[in-house]
Amino acid sequence: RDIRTIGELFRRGALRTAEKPVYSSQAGALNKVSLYQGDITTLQTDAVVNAANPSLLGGGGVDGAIHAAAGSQLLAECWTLGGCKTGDAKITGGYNLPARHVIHAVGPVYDAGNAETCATQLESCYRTGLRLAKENGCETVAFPSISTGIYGYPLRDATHIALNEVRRFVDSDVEDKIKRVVFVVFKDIDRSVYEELIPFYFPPV
Ligand code: AR6
Repeated sequence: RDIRTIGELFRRGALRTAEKPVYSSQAGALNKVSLYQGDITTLQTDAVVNAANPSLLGGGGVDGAIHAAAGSQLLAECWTLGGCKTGDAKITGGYNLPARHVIHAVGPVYDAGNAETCATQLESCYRTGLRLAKENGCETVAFPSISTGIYGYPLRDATHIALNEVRRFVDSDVEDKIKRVVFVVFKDIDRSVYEELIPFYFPPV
């Protein structure tokens, strides 16, 4: 399998930084986000985040890809977790993945009549995912665009939430435990929305 380390991706230029160094004002918070287009299961970050469902027992989309690549031991561990509430996240091993851990975050099924609740739940996925990463000593974390596939969350709204929550977390991480957050996009349209919005949340110096 094509296993890529963060360093290797940087050298190849495949892992794009957020328009060069990121903040000037925040000590220790420089240049911490990247955008990568491709399959999250190939990334050798300390943790990859899964867009799971409340059963945590697998599904389609990125969830299916992660379970297929990690192997049946991942499913066996997931069986022990007793599911997960929407907006929450749980951590497991990465098994056959190059990543050490999988953080299973359960995003909301988008409901336009309940947009506020959906937004709060999606924010919570990113925040909880990052908190679990930090608590488990993960310095590099890759996030897919949670809820924007099968769960139908409008892409731009979801991207604003993802970027805003990561920015807030990085700002609050005064011990500088999280070294890099990789936003992983699959489709060209997702990539173009992230490319457009990243500079607003992580302005180039
Ligand atoms: N690597 C990175 N991103 C991917 C990959 C991949 N291998 N495959 C898909 N994406 P989705 P959701 C992108 O549908 O909307 C599952 O059945 C995809 O293009 O995977 O949160 C679960 O079990 C999209 O941008 O997750 C749940 O039941 C993003 O990942 C439900 O789907 C999320 O799309 C969760 O739906």
